[in-house]
Amino acid sequence: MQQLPTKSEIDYKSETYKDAYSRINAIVIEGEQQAYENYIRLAELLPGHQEELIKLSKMENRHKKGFESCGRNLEVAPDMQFAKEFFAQLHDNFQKAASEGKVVTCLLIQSLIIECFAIAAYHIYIPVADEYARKITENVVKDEYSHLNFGEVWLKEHFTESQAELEAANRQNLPLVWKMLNQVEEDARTLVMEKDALVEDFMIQYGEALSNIGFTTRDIMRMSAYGLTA
Ligand code: Y39
Ligand code: FE
Ligand code: FE
Ligand code: FE
Repeated sequence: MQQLPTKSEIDYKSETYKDAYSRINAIVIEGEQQAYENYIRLAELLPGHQEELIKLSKMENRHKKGFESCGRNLEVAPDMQFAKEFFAQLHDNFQKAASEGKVVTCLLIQSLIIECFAIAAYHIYIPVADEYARKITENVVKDEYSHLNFGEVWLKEHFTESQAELEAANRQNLPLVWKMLNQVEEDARTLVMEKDALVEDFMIQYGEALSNIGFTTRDIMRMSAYGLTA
């Protein structure tokens, strides 16, 4: 097993680091942009929660600006084309569900899967980030918990009638997360973020969320197994 560099050994200005950062930073910027749009869409689908959802969308827009400034600080140009392709399938699935009025699927994709992905990535990034990005990411991760909480509370309140749709949406979308992680495994490693740690943190957040919504341990085991080999 290869020894990872410790934080004091990371050269944030090296071409190798900056090249990997151009893709990871772009993914985060594009993710925040899509999260901004997704919460606006959810506000249309859930008019009773419009004010709160618009508030969440504005937070996502601030996150995007924060991460853009992290790229500028390291003099890295984010590869937005790569990031758009990275999110394409998850994005299409959200758009399609929204057009069919499937709010449960939309919430699973944005408020559970994408938020847990963000929380895991930011957790693993914070200890190895440059000082500028660390401060920004620490503030962002606090917000992401409130976004995850919105999805958990709504889905818990509507659990009985949502359960079947949640299982189908999980089956369709969880494998995409593993595919996405595999695509950036190398770049994440250059940033000293290990794939195993990302997977572990994601599964903890996601399993906890499913439990809070009302799924049994047995359900969670079954649902978590989808696409692990993707
Ligand atoms: O709700 C949010 O703010 C989520 C959109 C942001 C997604 C960030 C996705 C991070 C994936 C990074 C993968 C690094 C290995
Ligand atoms: Fe965000
Ligand atoms: Fe979020
Ligand atoms: Fe409601």
